[in-house]
Amino acid sequence: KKTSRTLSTLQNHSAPIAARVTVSKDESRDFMAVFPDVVRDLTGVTRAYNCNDAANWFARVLQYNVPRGKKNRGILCVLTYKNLVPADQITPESLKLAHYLGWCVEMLQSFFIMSDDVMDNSTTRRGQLCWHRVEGVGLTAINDTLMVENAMFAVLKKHFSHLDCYVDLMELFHEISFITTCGQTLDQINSHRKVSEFTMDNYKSIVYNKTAYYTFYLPFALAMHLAGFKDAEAFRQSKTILLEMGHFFQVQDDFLDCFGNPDVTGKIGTDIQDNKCSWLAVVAMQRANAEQKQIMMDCYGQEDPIKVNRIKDLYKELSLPTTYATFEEESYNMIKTHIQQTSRGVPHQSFLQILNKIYRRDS
Ligand code: DMA
Ligand code: MG
Ligand code: MG
Ligand code: MG
Repeated sequence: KKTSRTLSTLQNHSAPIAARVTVSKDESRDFMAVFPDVVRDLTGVTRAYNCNDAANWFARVLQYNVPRGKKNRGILCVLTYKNLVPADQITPESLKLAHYLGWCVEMLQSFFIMSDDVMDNSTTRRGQLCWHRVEGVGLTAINDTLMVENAMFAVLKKHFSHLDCYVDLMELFHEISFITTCGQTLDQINSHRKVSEFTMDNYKSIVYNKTAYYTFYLPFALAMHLAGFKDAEAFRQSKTILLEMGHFFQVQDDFLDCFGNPDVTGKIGTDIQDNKCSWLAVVAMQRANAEQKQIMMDCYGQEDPIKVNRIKDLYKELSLPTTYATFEEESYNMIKTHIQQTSRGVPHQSFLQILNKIYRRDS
């Protein structure tokens, strides 16, 4: 049985943590090495239901949709676990569990992006066609998202049901999934509003819910549960910082949707066509004069490539790339200060590691 860790034990470990932090190709390779086990477990479950043909289909769904991204969220879960538990208490078995948990996070990410790509009418993801656009898939993608979601709980049950933290892990997956769906709903609702009605407050509630919870809080909190943390205050303090990072991360995503290189991001942007309440659209409306607002109203939210380019040009006329660079720099400094000021007892080093990983990202 794991001992319950507290804020003070965490603090005592804050110095050696810095030395133990490693982010490397090895991490990614070690993480990938567990994926075939996940697929084997899951096709095994499907076969146990006497659904052999479904097992073959599902293996294809998993291979296409789960392991081909950057895997930052899954690896974050593993790294956080390694940061939270003293090195001499990590066993090959406990590390394997952290990897399985990381794959559960990647599965959650997969079923959300599969449905997100349908709703956003996207074409590419991770450098390949979106799953629903693959020949012979189409609307079957809806059932596939449900398969991946429920398979995630099967992985959790198989490997974690004997642990004290099982219910906490399961509840966290349920809760964060629900929050994310609420965020996706806010995203959809706002995309049906007039661009003149976009507000920064609405933007923030969209991105906290659709992105921040599952991208940063979920992997971190899962690792805390696995590491035996029970102190609600440690979760609360971590959440505040991780949600700020999630907000920062989605502003970057919105910028890259318009100004990123699809060869690097792996996806072609759709926010302008989809009338999304994106960071760029909100700031553009704040900055625009009457004439520029009219251009936004006339051209935003339409498929016509000429109108899309008119919006991109307007963003440049309004110097949004410079505003973005300043925002990125200032947010980075603000979050860093926040980590140093308010995270007495929560692991500075883990947060700084995440922050440095996303700062100035181009994919
Ligand atoms: C992402 O919003 C949110 C979820 C839950 C996938 P988005 O549509 O901006 O993401 P992406 O740019 O990856 O399509
Ligand atoms: Mg979306
Ligand atoms: Mg999308
Ligand atoms: Mg996006």
